This record gives sequence, structure tokens and C-alpha cells, in this order.
Amino acid sequence: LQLTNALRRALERQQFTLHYQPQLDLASGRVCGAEALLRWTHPELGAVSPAEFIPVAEDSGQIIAIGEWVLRTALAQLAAWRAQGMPELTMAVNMSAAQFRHPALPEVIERLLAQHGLPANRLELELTENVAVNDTRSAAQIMARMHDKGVRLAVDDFGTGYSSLSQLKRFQIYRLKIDQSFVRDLDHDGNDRAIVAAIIRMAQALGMRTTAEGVETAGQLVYLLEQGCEEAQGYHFARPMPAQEFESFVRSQTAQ
Ligand code: G
Ligand code: G
Ligand code: MN
Ligand code: NA
Repeated sequence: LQLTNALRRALERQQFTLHYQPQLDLASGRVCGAEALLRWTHPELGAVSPAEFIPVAEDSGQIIAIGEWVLRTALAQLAAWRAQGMPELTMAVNMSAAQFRHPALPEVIERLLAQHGLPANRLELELTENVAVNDTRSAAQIMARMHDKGVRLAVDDFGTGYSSLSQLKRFQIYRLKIDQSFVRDLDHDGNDRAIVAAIIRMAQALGMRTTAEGVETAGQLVYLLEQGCEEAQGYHFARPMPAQEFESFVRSQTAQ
């Protein structure tokens, strides 16, 4: 309850910020995208993890307004980067189930893309497997509409939920994000190596791309490259960071 009340004021008191984690194209080694990650700093509670407050915001319905703020802020940032002449980037935004099911979402997204003159395929919506597959008809309709519009759909934390391959194909998923729990022990766990290889093969067979999450070592990166994974993110490259640091990171890379 304390958290719900504090959350209610968080938007108007501007306590939210976004951090951006670079996503790397493995073939070129270049930054090709950013994942927007929500941060909340409360004056007394300090930094509260989204893992803690997102479920609260979902239960209270506040996730709709918070999620819209995230979309608005992330797309405004992407537009600013384009205006500055930064290399072409994709912006990945995490969506919770309630937000994705909300009937106003397509209009919100279409309005924001139009307002900033952004091509729809520069936005990638990250859904968990359960949203992508097990959810209501409205979610399926929203996915179809987003896909028709050109917005990309990514399945986050892939491998930890329940999805059937036929459903994945039907929903026209653009990308599978391989959950970091399979990446963590890639250097020494044969089962994880087999699972990751199988996910990449399957994605290729279904015409989807893969992003590995939580890459922390050069060994993991080498294995992912060998297996044909297209993109990766993780502390090996960079942590989630404020927009200005993200810009410096991209500049230092393109200066090389
Ligand atoms: O970056 P971090 O470890 O703090 O993220 C924790 C969890 O919170 C992750 O599962 C991430 O997907 C989720 N998360 C981060 N930002 C957002 C957001 O803007 N919306 C939603 N729904 N989830 C988010
Ligand atoms: O659920 P989702 O994949 O959106 O959550 C991403 C979470 O993973 C964020 O909290 C982010 O801070 C965290 N993260 C990103 N890169 C790494 C990494 O290399 N190692 C670990 N342990 N966490 C990471
Ligand atoms: Mn994510
Ligand atoms: Na994930």
C-alpha cells in the first residue's frame, strides 16, 4: 500500500527516468539498438527496482500511465538521437501484460511514431512469452495490428515461459530474446550450450532473429557468434545507462 501511494505520485513528481542498454549487432560489432529500462528513485525509499514496483503498478492499474510515459520518453529520446545524427538505432520497450492488452495502446503508439516522424520498424515491443502466447484475443489483435503497422515484436526472456512454436509463428514475432539464465553458464554448461544452439536454429527456421541477453564474457560471445546469433546485450558490452552516457558510448565506438 505504501508503494502504491508512492507510485501514484511518482509520475507527477518526475521520479522516473529511463536507462538505455546498448544492443550490439554481432556481425559488425556495432550498437544497433537500445533497450529502455525504467528506473524509479523515491526521495525516502531510494532506488526501487522495477522487478519490485512493476507488479504493484500492474495490480493498481497505474502501469497504463507509467507504460505510456515510458513509450513517450523512449520515442522522444530516439527521435532526438536521430536528429543528432546518431547511427540508426532501434528502441526496445518492455511491455507488461495489462499494458499490452489495453485497447488504447495501438493509438498511443501510432500517435507517438507520427508525432516524431519515426519509422514504425525502429520500435520493438518486448513481450514475455505468456503475453505473446497465452493471453486473450485482444492481445492477439493488438499484436496483429502492431505487426501490420510495421512495429517489431520481440519475445523477452525466451525459454522461461510456455509457448508453442506454432503460436509463435502465428503471431509473427520478429525476434526471440534468449533468456540470460541460458547464457550465464554457456562457458562451461553443455546443456545450456545445446539449448542456446537449439533456440537459434529454431528461430532461423521460423524466420526470426535472436538476441542473447546477459552476455558477460568473451567466451559466451564467441559461442553465440559461432551459432549464428545476430545480436547481444549484457555487461560484457555495457550496462544500462543514462541517455548521455549512452551517446558517449556510441560515439566512442564510431570513433574507432
Ligand atoms: O533493468 P532491471 O534489472 O532493473 O529490470 C528488471 C525487470 O523490470 C526486467 O524484467 C525488465 O524487463 C522490467 N522492466 C524494466 N523496465 C520496464 C518497463 O518500462 N516496463 C515494464 N513493463 N517492465 C520493465
Ligand atoms: O526481463 P528483461 O530482459 O527486460 O530484463 C533485463 C534485465 O537484465 C535488466 O534488469 C538489466 O539491468 C539486466 N541485465 C542486463 N545485462 C545484464 C548482464 O549482463 N548480467 C545480468 N546479470 N543482468 C543484466
Ligand atoms: Mn527486456
Ligand atoms: Na529478458
